[in-house]
Amino acid sequence: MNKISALQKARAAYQPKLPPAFANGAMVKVIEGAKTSCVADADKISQYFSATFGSPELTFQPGQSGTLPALTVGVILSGGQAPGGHNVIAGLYDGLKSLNPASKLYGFLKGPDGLIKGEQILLTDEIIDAYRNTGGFDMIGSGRTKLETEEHFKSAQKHCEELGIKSLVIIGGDDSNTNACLLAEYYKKNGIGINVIGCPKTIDGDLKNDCIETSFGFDTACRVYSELIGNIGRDANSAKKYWHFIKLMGRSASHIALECALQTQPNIAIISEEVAARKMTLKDLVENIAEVVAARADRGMNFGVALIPEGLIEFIPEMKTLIASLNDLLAQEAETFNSLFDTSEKLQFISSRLSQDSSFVFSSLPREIQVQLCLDRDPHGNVQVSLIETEKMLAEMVRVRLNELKSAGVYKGKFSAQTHFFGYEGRCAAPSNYDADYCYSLGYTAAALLGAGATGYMASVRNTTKPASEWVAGGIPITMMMNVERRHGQDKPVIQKALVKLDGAPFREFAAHRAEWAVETSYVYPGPIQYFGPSEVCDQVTKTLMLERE
Ligand code: FBP
Repeated sequence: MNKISALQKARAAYQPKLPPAFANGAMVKVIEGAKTSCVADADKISQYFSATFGSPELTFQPGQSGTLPALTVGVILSGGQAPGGHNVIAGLYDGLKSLNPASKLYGFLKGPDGLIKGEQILLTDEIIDAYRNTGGFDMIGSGRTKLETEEHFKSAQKHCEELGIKSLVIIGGDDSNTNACLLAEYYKKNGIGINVIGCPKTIDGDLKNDCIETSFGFDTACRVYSELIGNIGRDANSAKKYWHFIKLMGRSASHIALECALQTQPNIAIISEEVAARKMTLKDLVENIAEVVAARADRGMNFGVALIPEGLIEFIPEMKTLIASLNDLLAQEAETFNSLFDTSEKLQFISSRLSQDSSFVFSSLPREIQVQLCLDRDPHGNVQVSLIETEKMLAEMVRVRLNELKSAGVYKGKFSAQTHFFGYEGRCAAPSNYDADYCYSLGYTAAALLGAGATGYMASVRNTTKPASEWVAGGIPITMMMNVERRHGQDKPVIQKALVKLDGAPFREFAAHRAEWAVETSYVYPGPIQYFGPSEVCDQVTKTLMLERE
């Protein structure tokens, strides 16, 4: 056993709170709601999921105490790390044992790969106890393999049958839960007795809807980033000499940037969804930032904090077009491109092959970014957008623009930028009380769903802005969250990704204050996550959730 910190030791003893439905363990009374449909494209979704479509929503109330026949269950973690994953597994384990102490839980190793290849461990009291309330996914590991082909489903079936597994729990984001639903459908349609339940995970916060209040990990990750942003804000306000450009994780949606802005009140926070809706160009963005820098300089403040969402670049219409052209161009002309030795020649070659508009955008980018756009490709030949250093790109372009304004005599300040990227710092933090409780409850809910014989459901725990004694547990048919989208040239049933809604309460709150936050120094310093102490300090929910549920 590794040496553990004093906090880890104290946290190990923390008993997460559960909704009242689990007064008698995972033995619950199941209340069935009405038949359900889906968010869009019901005709097609009902065909893709003829066996599972239309299932009712399930809500739990405390059941009679007693036992069920022992269950043998497999669990996988899928995708990027998110604080609280271990608590989902601990809640599932405890929930299953409450149904029957002889129940068994296998953890498939390294994500979907473990299920496909048949690599797993039997989880024991000792293993579970060592990971209660800890961050990370290291108990069983995770992976990004997509469980989506019939071949995968069959090999998963083979390994489950070898181990006597009759139920699977897939802990993942929108894609992983889409695939959990496809797996549930395949097994049900073909009379294979394996039930599948999903759990909503991702720090990005983009797996949520009317029935799933939030994905786990978002709360803790945003608190970690907000602590760091607050510290930087205080440093900026102390030294008064730097502008800090901070990129925040969130592959696509800007929920993390928005939540951190609400928690820390920076001078600038870009929300990608707004950039797309307003069809803003890169020049517009740079101009907006430069205006704020100049306005603060006029007031004698040559410092500031700007938040930039990781996915921004793909939401700027002209950058999206440029990236698509680069992907095509580099696939078609790979041989010529690779035969060029010199980077300048490569950039020249690219520029000469792009359309006039794209070539103009490309030439406006700092050279470092041009190189990143051409060289950092994923195994499918696409630009790895998350590796593009947008924080450096914007800082550099703003510097150039401010020099122009200075030459024109419009700007008289000093501009010196520091850049940061916060992402991995928050993904494996010890879960906040909210995430510790929410995740444990999700795991327990998954156990209750399996006990009730459900398949194709996502575990749902609601009313979480209230104390846990008022939380409502149950199951939501995953098909309910689906629509049809075009992916890699094909129509596919997928869970609709939740982007930031510009008419939603969190964005409106931000928009109502940002002009003031831009020119004043109104920073808030949230400080580190507190696990022990007064409830108003330890048990807060995110501003996003609070505003959405008000
Ligand atoms: P999930 O959606 O799988 O939870 O992952 C989210 C995320 O943390 C994004 O915010 C980020 O862009 C990405 O993972 C990074 O992926 P990787 O861990 O492969 O570098």
